Amino acid sequence: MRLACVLVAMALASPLAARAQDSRTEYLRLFDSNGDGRVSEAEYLAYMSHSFQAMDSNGDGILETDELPGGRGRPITLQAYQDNLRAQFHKLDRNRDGYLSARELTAPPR
Ligand SMILES: [Ca+2]
Ligand SMILES: [Ca+2]
Repeated sequence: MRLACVLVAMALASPLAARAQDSRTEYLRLFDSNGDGRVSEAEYLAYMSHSFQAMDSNGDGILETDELPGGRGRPITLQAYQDNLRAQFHKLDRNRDGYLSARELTAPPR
């Protein structure tokens, strides 16, 4: 668990590190908690939810406007956030095998 926190901190510190092939694989490793080289929906949600929880400074499961990056935008619940993540996961899963490869994970959104 401690390792996960360190990795999250690293990911937050360098969100654009996912450019070259090597850093793609490294980026995937942040999500890949069972180490099978691909990211399941559960792994994607678990990892991305860390950043929600990191931003949710009062821990009530809702990001209020003042907890959002830049202090702007609408409040969002953890539930809504995870619903968005699920939708995003399926968008990223280009070959629809239910997992994200390093390439799928780091593809630009469209
Ligand atoms: Ca995995
Ligand atoms: Ca896939």
